[in-house]
Order: sequence, then C-alpha cells, then structure tokens
Amino acid sequence: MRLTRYFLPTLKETPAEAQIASHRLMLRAGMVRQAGAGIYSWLPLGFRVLKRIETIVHEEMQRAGAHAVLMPTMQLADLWRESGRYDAYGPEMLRIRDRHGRDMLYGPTNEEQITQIMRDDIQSYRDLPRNLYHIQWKFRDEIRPRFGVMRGREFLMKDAYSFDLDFESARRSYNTMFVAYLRTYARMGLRAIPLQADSGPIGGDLSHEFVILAATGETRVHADRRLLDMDAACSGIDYDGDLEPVVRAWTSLYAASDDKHDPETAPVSGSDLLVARGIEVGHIFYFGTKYSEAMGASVAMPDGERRLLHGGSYGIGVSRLAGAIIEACHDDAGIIWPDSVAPFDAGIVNLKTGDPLCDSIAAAAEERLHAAGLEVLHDDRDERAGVKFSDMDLIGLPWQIIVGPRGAASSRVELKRRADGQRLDLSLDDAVPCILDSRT
Ligand code: 5CA
Repeated sequence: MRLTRYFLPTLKETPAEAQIASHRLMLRAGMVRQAGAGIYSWLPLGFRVLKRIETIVHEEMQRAGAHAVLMPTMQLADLWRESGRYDAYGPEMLRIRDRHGRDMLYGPTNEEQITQIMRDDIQSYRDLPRNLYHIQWKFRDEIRPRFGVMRGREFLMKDAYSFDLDFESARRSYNTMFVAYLRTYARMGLRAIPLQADSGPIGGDLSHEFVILAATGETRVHADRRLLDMDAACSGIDYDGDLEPVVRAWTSLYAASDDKHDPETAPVSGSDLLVARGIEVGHIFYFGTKYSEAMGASVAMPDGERRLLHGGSYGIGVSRLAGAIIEACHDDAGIIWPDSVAPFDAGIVNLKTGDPLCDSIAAAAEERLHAAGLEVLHDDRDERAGVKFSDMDLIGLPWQIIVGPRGAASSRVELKRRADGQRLDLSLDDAVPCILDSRT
C-alpha cells in the first residue's frame, strides 16, 4: 500500500480532549475520529486493527466449537418485556419508536434475542449443547463515555451464548469459553487475569471478568503473582477433554478487584501479591435458567418431559481491545503493535522519494514483502525524513525497512524493529527472511 494513495490523517499535536495514551494515540495515528460522545468512525488504519482483532476472536471461538451468526442491532421491546429487562435496564438502554408507534431498542446485549431463536428452533435434548456467537455493534447510553473507544456508547462486542441441558453440561461450556478467552488474549500479546465477578444485570451465579494489565486501567487488581507464570496460550489444549483442572488451576490462584480485596483475609501478601491496574476486556456468565424460564425455552427429554435450557453468555470488548492493546503496548513515540494485530506487518520508509535508485529499492522491498504474504505500508511521500520516521513510529508497525541513498547503491537497507528500536544493516535479500523468521 502506497501511503500517497492511502488515507492516514496523522496529527502532530496531541488532542486536548484525550486523557489517556490509547485515546491520544488512536487520534494521532489517524485510526479513529469522534462522531459524537462515545461514538467513533474507524478510519482505514483503525479498521484494519479492528478486523485483525475480530479474526483472532472468530478463530478461537470456532476452535472452541462456537458457531458464528449475526443478530440485528435493533430489537423489539416486547421481547425484552418477556424477560423483564425492558423496565429493569434503565437509562443505559437506547429506546426508539418506529413509525407504527412500536417500542424498539438498539441492543445493549442479546440474551433475549438468542433465547427467542433457541426457543423457536430447538425442540429436543439431542439439539444440545449449542454455542452461538456474533460480533455486532452494541449501544449503551453510558453516563460517562470516555477514554475514546474504551468506554463508548456504540461499541463492538463479541457475545457468545451457550445452551445446555443441565448445570454439569453448562459448566463444561463455561470452562470451554474460559480457556478460549485465555487463548484469545494471549494471541493478542496480552496477559489476561480472570477475576471472580458479580454477574450484575446479566444475572446468574458463576462469572469471571478478564482483565489485562495496563497502568491506566479502571480496575485495580490484587492477584497472586504466580498468575503471571501460567501458560495463557493453553498450548495443547483439547476441547473435547476435561477442562475443569485447567480452569481450577487458574481460579485457585488469588485474584480480586479492589472492592472485593480484603488484606486481612487475602491468602497472598507482600511480594507474592501483585497490585496493578487493569482493563476489563471480557466478561463471562453462567445464568442458569434465568432467560429460558422467563421466555419459555425448553426441550423434550427422551421420556417427553420438558427441560428448561441452561444458559451462559460470554462477552469480549472487541473495539475496547483496540484501545486496551495500545494501553499495554506503547512508548513515548507511539504505538507498538503486537505482530498478531498490527494493521500492516511492515512499513517501508523511503528517505529520498524521487531518487530513482531509492524508489526502485523501495518498490522492490514492497514487492518482496507482498510475495512473502506480508501486508506493507510504503511511505512514498515527498516529506522530510524526520516526519516519516516519527509517523512510522507513531503508527507502530512491527518492522520498518528504511531505504536511504547511502545503502541503496549496494542494495542495502536498514531493518528496524519497532518494539526495541534494534536496527540491522543488511541486504534487501536478507531483510524479508529476517522478518519472516521472527514471526514463526
Ligand atoms: N451479555 C454479556 C456477555 S455477552 C455482557 O454484555 N457483558 S458485559 O456487559 O460485561 O460486556 C462485555 C464486554 O464488552 C466487557 O467486558 C467490555 O470489554 C465490553 N464493553 C462493555 N461496555 C463497553 C463500553 N461502553 N465500551 C466499550 N466496551 C464495552
């Protein structure tokens, strides 16, 4: 991708309204623009990141046996009246009336919608268990939208819903999602800590929040330091096997948010206790028959008896993650994308656009990176080197290939790793394999 043809409106000045690093950097890097309080447009660079986050979420959900669907953003108030949440939800719900005077709402979550689908289309115990999910925009009229996409009013969420015959089976579904969440965040280069949580307006009695560590997080976490040594990638996990030991290994280590932490009774203290700030990037709930009972969702057992569905719901803040990853991965110069979610794998900085030799080396670099299956952003603007360097550091692509007149004569380039600033002087032939090797 040639930068001269791309839409990347970077800002030199720090926007005054942005209080935290991710918000500042997303605006400065031209990833998002505010449309209204807590409502954002995603520009090309930001949209790429969002899509890469979505891809990881999709892959891990499907690996864990969940199936993708797409439910609407608009829902009927009557459906929410069945569960009793139309009145209970309060002013966070955006209520709308259509031209026929029918009450509608912009969905803040989809428990009712999915329960209606299951109620109508699942009849037998043989149809269970099932787990369906979607990645869809939600609206919550937050009293204080802030920190950019981290607490938006319109935001992108992955929400999965499991349906089982009984508690034992529902617990297996819960454990599967628990492990899938650990893997999802690990793949994004994040360290997530599961905290026992209240289930709040979603209801139910088994619930965990997943919090990633970042200095500006809104949640203060008190946790057993050994959580940092756990294998969050859950390598070699078998979703058909018993996941209870894995989940127990994680949940038996102490982790509590500020409001639940009591230094008197906490099992760890001193240097064994990690005290840090975190950002909630996911929340999972088992809520039993709360919705199936209210809405009449049941299946027939072999003896003809009807059994209510046991449900769970599992949310990931997809758009929040774009900000959360930046909170966890940046320095004074800008963003430092983990490979797995970077908008482009590499950037090419041509220090002397218009110089035939530099232009041809830069073009060759772009071609080779492409041929190797890498996505590349080629800065071919007629700008000062300093501007190009600072923009490239700001947008934080994992690798930079710097083409300058000195090296070009001998087909040499400089390869810079954004994460640690390490620079290598090498031939163009060696640069691409060097990038590829680091990724495997
Ligand atoms: N129905 C359940 C699970 S599907 C649910 O709605 N859970 S939730 O309320 O905890 O939201 C799930 C995740 O969405 C949160 O962990 C958070 O990461 C993200 N989220 C929630 N509210 C916002 C918001 N206002 N802006 C951005 N992300 C949000």
